Amino acid sequence: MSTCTACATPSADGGKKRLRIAIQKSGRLTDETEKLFSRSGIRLTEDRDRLLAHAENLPIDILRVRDDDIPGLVMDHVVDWGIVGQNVLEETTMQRQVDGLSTGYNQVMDLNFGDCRLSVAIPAEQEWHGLADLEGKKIATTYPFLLRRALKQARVNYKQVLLTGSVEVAPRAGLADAICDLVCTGATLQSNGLKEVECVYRSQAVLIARDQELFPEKKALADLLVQRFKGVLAAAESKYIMMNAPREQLSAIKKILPGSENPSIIELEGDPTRVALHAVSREKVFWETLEQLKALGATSILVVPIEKMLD
Ligand code: PRT
Ligand code: ZN
Repeated sequence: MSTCTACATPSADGGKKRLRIAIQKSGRLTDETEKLFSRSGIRLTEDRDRLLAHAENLPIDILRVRDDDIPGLVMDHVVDWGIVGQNVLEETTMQRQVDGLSTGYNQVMDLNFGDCRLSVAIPAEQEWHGLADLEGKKIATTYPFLLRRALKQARVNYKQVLLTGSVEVAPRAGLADAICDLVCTGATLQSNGLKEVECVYRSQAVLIARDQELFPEKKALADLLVQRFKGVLAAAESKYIMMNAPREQLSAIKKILPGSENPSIIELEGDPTRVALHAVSREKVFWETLEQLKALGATSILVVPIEKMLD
């Protein structure tokens, strides 16, 4: 019996069968990660405070940690998989290169949540002409490597102020002239009298794997989960559309339906001029599309979410 290096819990299979996944313990990625797991049929034990949780129905162990630790846990082969923001992944990779640590990993898939951008922001009242305006200025950030890469490309010399939190208050506190921080809605910048002027990096949550062949049983489980995750993501974007429509407008209607293949056409008893049409749309369905369908004579138009999808 071997012992888990991360939590000192003995692992009965010596790491051969149970897939170990590191996720953020508590933060902006946690809810969406757990939602992805539950939609993929992974039932986790409830207790969020435990470092190590076991899935109830599959040989999976979940390590709940700070997001900053996740890339290192994958790169050091402590876990098989990690779910983390690309911003943290890139920043950590550059830091580890400098520190002479291993940086290998495989990016398995984008997860379509945790979207944000790393942007430069300056006091709202100041003019902005481009990154050259930052020459010789003090910039506060939590992401020194991503900032340095962007400003090196722009050939701008600046003074870095490293802060691990509350970056947005730095200009008002006289600590910096500008900041480089994560932005989602922009509300935080606005409420601190700042304006976003240049995006230097775009990020979303990703699934990464350690760069080592998995034992066959674990690989089979990993492949199954990737298929399920893909099914969950595809279902999240897809909708099932139903309507009654004039038979003579079918070709016009098919052209409007976004990303749908071969709709089912069903006879309507007692009305040879109209049919029921059912289709899966793999794109967002906007109100404008429904209004166009209605203009073509469609009635009883229903758009319903799809929970699971397997192609
Ligand atoms: O404790 P731990 O170290 O695990 O968490 P953390 O505090 O370092 O990270 P957390 O939970 O804040 O964010 C985790 C990841 O979520 C980030 O690394 C990003 O990949 C992603 N993400 C998505 C965001 C945001 N959106 C986001 N808006 N991370 C942080 N923010 C912050 C930003 O720093 C700023 O303070 O939200 C504020 C801005 O938000 P808006 O909506 O006002 O623009
Ligand atoms: Zn963090």
